[in-house]
Amino acid sequence: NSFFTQISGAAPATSPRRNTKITVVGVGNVGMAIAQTIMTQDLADELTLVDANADKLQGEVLDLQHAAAFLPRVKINASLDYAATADSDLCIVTAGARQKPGETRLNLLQRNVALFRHIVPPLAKFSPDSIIVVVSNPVDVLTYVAWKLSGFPPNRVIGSGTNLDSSRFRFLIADHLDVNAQDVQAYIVGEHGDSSVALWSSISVGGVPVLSFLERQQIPYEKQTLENIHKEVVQGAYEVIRLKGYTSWAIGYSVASLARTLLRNQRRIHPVSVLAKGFYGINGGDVFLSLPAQLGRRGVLGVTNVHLTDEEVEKLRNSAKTILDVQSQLGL
Ligand code: 6V0
Repeated sequence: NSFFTQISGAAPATSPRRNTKITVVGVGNVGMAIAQTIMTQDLADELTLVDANADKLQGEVLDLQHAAAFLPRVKINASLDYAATADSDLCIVTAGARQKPGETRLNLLQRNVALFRHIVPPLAKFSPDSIIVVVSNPVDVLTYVAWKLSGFPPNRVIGSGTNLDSSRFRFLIADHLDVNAQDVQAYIVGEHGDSSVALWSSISVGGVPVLSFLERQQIPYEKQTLENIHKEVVQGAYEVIRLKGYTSWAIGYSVASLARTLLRNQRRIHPVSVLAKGFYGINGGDVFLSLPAQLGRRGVLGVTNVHLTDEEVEKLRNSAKTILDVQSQLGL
C-alpha cells in the first residue's frame, strides 16, 4: 500500500536515524510559545506535549498539526501519560500556577512545588539521560526542586533564569543607544526577577566596553539612566502581565535559543540558572542562580569567570541567601 516504490538498498526501517526529541510539560501561554518557536526553528524531529488538562492539550496539538503544511516536518505527540515522553533529549517544564497581577514569584512557590512532585520524577524515569530545563516560576527555586526530584547531576538541570531578563536588558540598551540588540553584550545574573543583578562593568557594544568608553569620552556617566534601565527590566514582566495577562513571545524565543545551544552543541554562553555553590563566595547550601554559563550537548559545560565588582558580588550573595532561606522551608 506504499505511496512509493521501494528502492533496493534503502536503509531498513528497523534502524532509523536517532531523532531529536523535545518534551514540553505545560501547554499554557509559555509552553505553547516555546513549542511553536521550536517548530518554526526546526529544532526537533519529535515534540511531545504533556499537560493535566486533556481538552486544552488536544486542542493545542490539533491547532499546531494544522500548520504542518507550512513548517519543517515534526512528529507531534500529546499525552497525559509520561510514558509518551520516553527517550527525550530535552524536557522543558513550564507547568505551573500562573503569576497573578502583582503577585511576587516567591508566592507561587508552594503551589508549584506540589505540581513538580507529579512531573519531575516521571520525566527522569522515562528520559534518564535527558537535560531538564525549568521555566516555571519562581524559576531558581524550582530548578533546585527539579534537581532534587530528578536525581540528575547538576550539569543536566538548568533554569531558564535570567536569559530572558538579559534579553530585555539588551533590548533596552540597544534602544537607548540606537544599535542592534544582537551587538549588545550584557548580562543580568542572580535571581530571575526582583533581585537580579545587572553587570554594568561588562557591557559592550560591538566589542567596545560601554562604561569605559563613556568615561574616556568624558561623557557624564549617567548612573540614574543605567539604574532606570535595570528597573525597567525588573518591571518588564509585571508590565506585560498587567497589560496582556501573561508573557509568552520573549520567553518562547529565549527558551528556544537554549534548546538550540544545548541540542546542537553550540557552546554558547547564556545567563541561566545553574548550581551556583562555590562561585563568587556563594556558600551555605545548594542554590541555583543565574551565572553566564557555557552550554552544550552535555548541558552546563562551565561557568564564565566574569569579573564582578564588590557591589555585584554582595548583591549576588544576598540573592543566594534569600533563596536558601525559602528552600530551607520546603523540606526536600
Ligand atoms: P498558564 O497559561 O496558566 O499554563 C500553565 C499550564 O500548566 C496549564 O496549561 C495547566 O493546565 C498546566 N498544568 C498545571 N498543572 C499541571 C500538571 N500537574 N501537569 C501538567 N501540566 C499542568 O501559565 P503560563 O504558560 O503563562 O506560565 C507558566 C509558568 O511559566 C508560570 O509558572 C510562569 O510564572 C512561568 N514563567 C516563567 C518565565 C521565566 O522567565 N522563567 C517567563 C514567563 C512565565
